Amino acid sequence: AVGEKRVFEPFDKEAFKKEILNNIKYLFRKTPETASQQEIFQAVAYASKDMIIDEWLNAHKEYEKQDAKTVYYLSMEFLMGRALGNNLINLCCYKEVAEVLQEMGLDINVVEDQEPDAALGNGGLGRLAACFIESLSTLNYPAYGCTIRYKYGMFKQQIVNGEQVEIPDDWLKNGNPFEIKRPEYSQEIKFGGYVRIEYNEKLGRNIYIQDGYQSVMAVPYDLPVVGYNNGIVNSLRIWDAEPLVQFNLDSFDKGDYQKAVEQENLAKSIVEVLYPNDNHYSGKELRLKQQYFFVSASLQQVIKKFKATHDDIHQLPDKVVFQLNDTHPTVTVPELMRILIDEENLEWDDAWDITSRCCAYTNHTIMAEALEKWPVDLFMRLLPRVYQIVEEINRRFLIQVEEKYPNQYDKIRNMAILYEGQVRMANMAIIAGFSVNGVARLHTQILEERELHDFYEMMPEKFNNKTNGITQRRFLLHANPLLAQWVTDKLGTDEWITNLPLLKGLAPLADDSKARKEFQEIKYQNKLRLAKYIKEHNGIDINPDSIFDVQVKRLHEYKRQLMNIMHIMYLYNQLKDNPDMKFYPTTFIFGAKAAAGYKTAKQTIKLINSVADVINNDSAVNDKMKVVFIENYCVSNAEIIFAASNVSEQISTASKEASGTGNMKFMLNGAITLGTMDGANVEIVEEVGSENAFIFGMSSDEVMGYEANGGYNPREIYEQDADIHRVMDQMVDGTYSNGDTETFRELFNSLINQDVYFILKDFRSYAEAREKINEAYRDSKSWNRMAILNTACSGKFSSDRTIEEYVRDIWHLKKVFVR
Ligand code: 26V
Repeated sequence: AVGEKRVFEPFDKEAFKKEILNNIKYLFRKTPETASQQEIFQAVAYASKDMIIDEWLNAHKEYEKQDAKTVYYLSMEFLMGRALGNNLINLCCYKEVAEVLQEMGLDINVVEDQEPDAALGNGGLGRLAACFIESLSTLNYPAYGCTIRYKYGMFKQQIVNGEQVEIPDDWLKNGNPFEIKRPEYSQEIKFGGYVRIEYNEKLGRNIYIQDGYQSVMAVPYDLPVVGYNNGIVNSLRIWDAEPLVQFNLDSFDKGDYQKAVEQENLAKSIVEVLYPNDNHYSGKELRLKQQYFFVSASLQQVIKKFKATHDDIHQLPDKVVFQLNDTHPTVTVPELMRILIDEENLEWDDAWDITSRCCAYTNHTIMAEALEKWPVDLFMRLLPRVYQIVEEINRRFLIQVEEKYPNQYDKIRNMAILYEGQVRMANMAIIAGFSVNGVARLHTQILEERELHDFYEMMPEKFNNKTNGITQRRFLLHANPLLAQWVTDKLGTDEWITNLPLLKGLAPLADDSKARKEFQEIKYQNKLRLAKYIKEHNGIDINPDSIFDVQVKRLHEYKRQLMNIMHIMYLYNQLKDNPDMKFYPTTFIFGAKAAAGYKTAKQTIKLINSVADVINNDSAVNDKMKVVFIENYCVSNAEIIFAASNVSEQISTASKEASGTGNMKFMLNGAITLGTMDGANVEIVEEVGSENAFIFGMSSDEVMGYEANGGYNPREIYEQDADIHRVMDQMVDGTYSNGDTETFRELFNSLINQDVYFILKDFRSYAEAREKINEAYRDSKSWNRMAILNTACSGKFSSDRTIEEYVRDIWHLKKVFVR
């Protein structure tokens, strides 16, 4: 068993049990019989934290001793999910703790279910950060994740009358057993005011002083990020905001009631809530405040830490690298310049050299509406000194452009940081940093050839690809214990836990009938587990023998949940018309949150639920199809969903999905991809073979070809294709809206007038692929063969591989070993 492999101290069950009992007693003055499940969870969590602390201290002692270079992964989002189960897994004592709890009459699954998800993120970008930070620990690399300690994380979703309702996520209401407050590292953050210029004799130049500002104190909390069985624990540093006056009780400020209230409000507002937008920029001042808040706090602390043991700031790039997770933390660039120039008294060229060599940028989307462009007046007002530096960066860059491309105004139009009254954050990140990467091969290629072509032409050496990955510790070992055990048994080793390409060794089993039966039985057990979850949470009975066809991800038009549900409407028509039609029973499962202000997305959720309502209550088709919308899709229920899926819907309009990472989690768990040639799907097909996936739809080149010509005419398809016509009409004839013709009118209009995401255009090809899938599932031998091959070929998609590439090409870290 895994736990016996602990490389350090063997796990002491009796001691652990005693610790849990002590915690129940001293934290809550209770006994196991009288304690609530939540209290039990806390008691177990604190007991596990005690195991972590020594390794946490040790690892950092070793980092200091070796003066190891550290990556700071700066991200507005870390979608961590639950910590307890994963920590126990990585401490290699999950099974032992389960046994201890069982001896106490407790069920580890129930205990784990008491923990709220740490939902400090929206979707793909935030979950990627969480996988990366876990892989960094597992691979022995010194790293910090830096982000905000939002009081409210991603909202919880309820479906009421088919519509999404957002419930605040008060994730800290019972406290957080794993976090440790570090007030000694508090940093002051200044907003607003004006810049005073003074001549400084000693430096022989002007100096710049921000005056008349408001400030807050940034106070860090650390969460442990436990590596797998290696004694390494890194930190996720989450910054909280507190009013400054609390820290200066003896200063003259203490009587300034007005100021105290202002600071209190500023502090509260900054960390109040995660913006629930995914892929949509809105230009809110508070968002820029959040960005500067956590960036400035992180940088100030890094510089202080560096200076405590080094006297030459020029050496900073040898010890520190900042990875910017999308443009959200790009204010890192001018803030680092400000610290180096105003506080460390460096000259511009020196400061620029250091800044450039410390910063690297990852692009996660080409969707135009996600590009961050701050109005100059807002930026200038909030960050007056930082803005001056942005202007100077821009001025110097434009001189270079002018030199290289004289009189080519389009180059300036595309590449300037300041343009038409806006600060373009992506341009700043690209210009300043030494690395720009996309997140899948196709995505990087589109960046180089199209979106960022001028930059690529001017500085090709900065561009590189880092295809995303996921951590198998969470998405196989923890989420799918049955399959994990099977894999270990078949490979005769559990080394796949830290070396995922070893799964390749399973490939021969695809042709072994006994292995296929076992694989199928495991999938079946996982389908029962999901069916139970759906029964408990949605009150719907589903048939575990049906195909589980699943699309779970944020709701966005380009991801085309609408195409999926329209195809289900089409199938329903077919089944009603031909009750004897050949059709393998299928359960269509959705999970998706919509940004609170995204109307089309919310209408799509309503349509899915309305169609589900009609179909699930039609006894004529119920033994053939059901539609389930799983409320509140999040990391913890995702773990159950991936394990239980047969079909992985990855149906974005080609060129729009930068990578996708859900696609990898499905593949790892033996689901077959039904997808377009988009994002990482391309590489998934490359690994598993096109005969083991179902690919349909236009290529990215075709899509971009149409786009260059102003789109296509969807009305033609509507007029010519009777099936599509019928489905479209059913959206506005009341079939799914109790006779109301307006509920889905906007969806109808957007399709017939422009269909920006080519839903009608790809519909037939999607329908064919789905028909093939339905047919293929009948042949359980070939289906399970494909399923095993998907798991076997998923080795590339470990975030361990991705992190090793970042280390090799960008970060240049050294592994640190303890003991
Ligand atoms: C963008 C914005 C824009 C400004 C307002 C708030 C906000 C919040 C989040 C985002 C992130 C959008 C980008 C994103 O999540 N991209 C996804 O990144 C995944 C990891 O690389 C990738 O797998 C997905 O394909 C990509 O959509």
